[in-house]
Amino acid sequence: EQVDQTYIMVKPDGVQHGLVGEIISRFEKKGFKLTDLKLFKCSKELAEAYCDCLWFQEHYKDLKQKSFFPKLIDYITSGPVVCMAWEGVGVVASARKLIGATYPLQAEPDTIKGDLTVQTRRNVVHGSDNPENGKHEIEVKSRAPGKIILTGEHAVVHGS
Ligand code: YYY
Ligand code: MG
Repeated sequence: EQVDQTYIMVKPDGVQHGLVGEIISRFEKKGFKLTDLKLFKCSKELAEAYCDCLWFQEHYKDLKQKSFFPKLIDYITSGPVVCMAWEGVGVVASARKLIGATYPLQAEPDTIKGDLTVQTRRNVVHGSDNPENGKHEIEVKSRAPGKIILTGEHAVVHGS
């Protein structure tokens, strides 16, 4: 059986609403292995400066054509996010099931989106949609620019 990796990210609203522990707990209880974790905040200035190499722009690469893309970038840079790599047999598909449907109003109860949000954009968590993207998103995240400085509630990224 193939061991896969998936990129899970608690988005700014998930962090702001204190849902990090709850979300991590669901993947832990299922039996997956947490292999990497980083609290990350990227300013828009830095986003523009680093443009295409930035982890979240690659992460949302196939969404660049969509009309809601600028709003998505505003939202994703609005506060710290928690970036994680999780490992296990079938972890990508299983994590998508634990997360629930993209549109929270369609997400089943007992899923993360079904239980914790009603908003499409501010939907608390991201999970890779296939094993190839899982590897890719973890790779992009691990070479994110800057060093992370924790200042109380906020993580601030400085320099390259
Ligand atoms: O992978 P998943 O999050 O389930 O959905 P995607 O189709 O990859 O969209 C990524 C992200 O875009 C979604 O989590 C919310 C946002 N979004 C939006 O703001 N408005 C839409 N109509 C559709 C998606
Ligand atoms: Mg997606």
